[in-house]
Amino acid sequence: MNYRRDIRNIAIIAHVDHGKTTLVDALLKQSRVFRDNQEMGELIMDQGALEREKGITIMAKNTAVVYRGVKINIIDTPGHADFSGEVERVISMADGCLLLVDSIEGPMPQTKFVLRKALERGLKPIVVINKTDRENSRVSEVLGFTQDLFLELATSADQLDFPVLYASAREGTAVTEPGMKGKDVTPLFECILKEVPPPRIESGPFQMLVSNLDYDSHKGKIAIGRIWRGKVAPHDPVVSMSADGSITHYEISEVFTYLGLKRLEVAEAEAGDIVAVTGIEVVNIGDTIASPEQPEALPRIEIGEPTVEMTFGVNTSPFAGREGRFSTTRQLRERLYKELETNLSLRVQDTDSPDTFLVKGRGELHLAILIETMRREGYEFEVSKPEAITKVMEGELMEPMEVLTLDTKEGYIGVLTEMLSKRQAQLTDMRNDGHGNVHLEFRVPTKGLIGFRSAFLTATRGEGIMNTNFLGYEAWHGDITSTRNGVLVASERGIAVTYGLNNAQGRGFTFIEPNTPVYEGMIVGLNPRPQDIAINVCKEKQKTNIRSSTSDIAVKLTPPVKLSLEQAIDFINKDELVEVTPENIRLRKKLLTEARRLRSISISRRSTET
Ligand SMILES: Nc1nc2c(ncn2[C@@H]2O[C@H](COP(=O)(O)OP(=O)(O)OP(=O)(O)O)[C@@H](O)[C@H]2O)c(=O)[nH]1
Ligand SMILES: [Mg+2]
Repeated sequence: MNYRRDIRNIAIIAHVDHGKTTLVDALLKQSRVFRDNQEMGELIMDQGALEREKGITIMAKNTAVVYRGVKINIIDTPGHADFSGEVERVISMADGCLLLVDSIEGPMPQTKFVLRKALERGLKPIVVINKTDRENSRVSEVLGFTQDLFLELATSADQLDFPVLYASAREGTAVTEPGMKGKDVTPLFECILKEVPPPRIESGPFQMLVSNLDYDSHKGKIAIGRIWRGKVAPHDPVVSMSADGSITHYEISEVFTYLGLKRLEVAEAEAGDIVAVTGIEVVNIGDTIASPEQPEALPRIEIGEPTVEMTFGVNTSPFAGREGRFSTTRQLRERLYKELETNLSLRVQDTDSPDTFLVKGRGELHLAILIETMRREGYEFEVSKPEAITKVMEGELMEPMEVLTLDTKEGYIGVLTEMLSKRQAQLTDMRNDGHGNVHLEFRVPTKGLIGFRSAFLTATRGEGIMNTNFLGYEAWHGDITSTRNGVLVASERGIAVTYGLNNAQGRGFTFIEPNTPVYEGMIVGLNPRPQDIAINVCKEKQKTNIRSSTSDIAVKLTPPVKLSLEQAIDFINKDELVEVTPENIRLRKKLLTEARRLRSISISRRSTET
């Protein structure tokens, strides 16, 4: 067995926001892959438009730095549970991981999830307690919790013997003892070199596992992954081995390795390194590319199952075709199926209706990011309420369960436990810190979490953090009755006016401004009572010659409640849809006329009576 002593491959893993991407900034800056005067900015790896806007990493990405002559391939991963599939997809490329833990929050649900995955794969862990610059940091306590987590998850005794560093990713410092004053991240570089085993390589013909795909309009598909055996160079003949066992012959066009944010074209790359190759037209994540001399497939990447599903359909609103560039069934279908190439934990299925597709993901945010991405690309379509994916196992109906953790102020315990008991949640842990903060843990069916995020933020006035994590399947716990109130529904097509909206505000909250075009069946507000109310928001005040009072002249409307895409998806009920276009997000009833809605209610009543 041989080792590539000039390379280390590491993944950076943590709970959301614990500072992974910021730490990568520090590693990049201090390894001088950038010229000193080059403007670098922050969160350099978060290059996607949505990543920048939301301040979160959505896709795992590769970069590399050189330290003391050793190339360190770094994989930055997302910390949000909905993108867990990304972490599972890429950690197979690494031999070690930096597990970041926030020095105040301590290990969180996703810390546990990603650490478990990393230890199962046998990665050598280095613990980095991060954000030690923060005022209330409680380093020794957090270290204790982290040790407990390792005791729970380690698969072998040597995994318990992990090095610990104390860092401020933001200040670009790391030290080996708590309380020491740091000046740079050198101790972290040194630790990586010393602790992370160099890649073990087998001699023999070329073999690589494809862990990621990229696309270039000139070069075509780019397959990214780690070389496990042999070498690869431009013009080498190779075979690509797919999931169904089929083998296709290709010739490699170009070979790239990573340095900083760039890919460097190289004449040859060897086992142990992470490379990007072009020339393979048909290839999927999980496929093996190998020399035709010894075409052996590597084990495929296993990714957890999706837990939430919703339909994506062709836009059937009266405004269809006005605002999007792509709106046909064929365009929608092609786009969704194309997404499967890179979005590994996503599933797409045709349904009985040719215009509607069932899309399954790892959570509401996973699906919401896809919707937002498509809308920005110019697609218009409609989506249904997300629902938990149930399945039948040994004749029994099963549903996904999650751990929900809430960190908030004590004063909200009552209202939260009440809200959650309606959602079939069970309180499993409660810890007070003695300063009015409380940490709550629940077991809750996934279906009970749908729509909970916005309710939680409202109930805690934004003073709360919530996290969820998939637990497994359990026997169906029974239906949950909807907790949302009825809506105000436009009864006529037209343009909403102040007078009409003012009438609507007499009934509840509104979602739209004057001058918004509306159609019959569009949802324009929320009723404080359970029933839906049809209301004409386009209605003008009757013109009379005499003004009855001066107060009529200027009606002051309360500003509308504007729902974001995620809130809109969270908000709707089963008989409603969100219409998504590049310009607007509208809520609507599935059945647009009141007459049809009333008929369907009476039909469903009759069918439950019989
Ligand atoms: N005070 C302080 N803030 C930090 C430190 N490291 C990161 N942050 C801040 O924490 C926030 C999240 O940092 P990111 O680097 O985006 O976290 P992440 O782990 O990459 O987040 P995801 O990729 O979304 O999971 C940002 O506002 C950072 O500026 C640190 O050492 N000290
Ligand atoms: Mg990040």
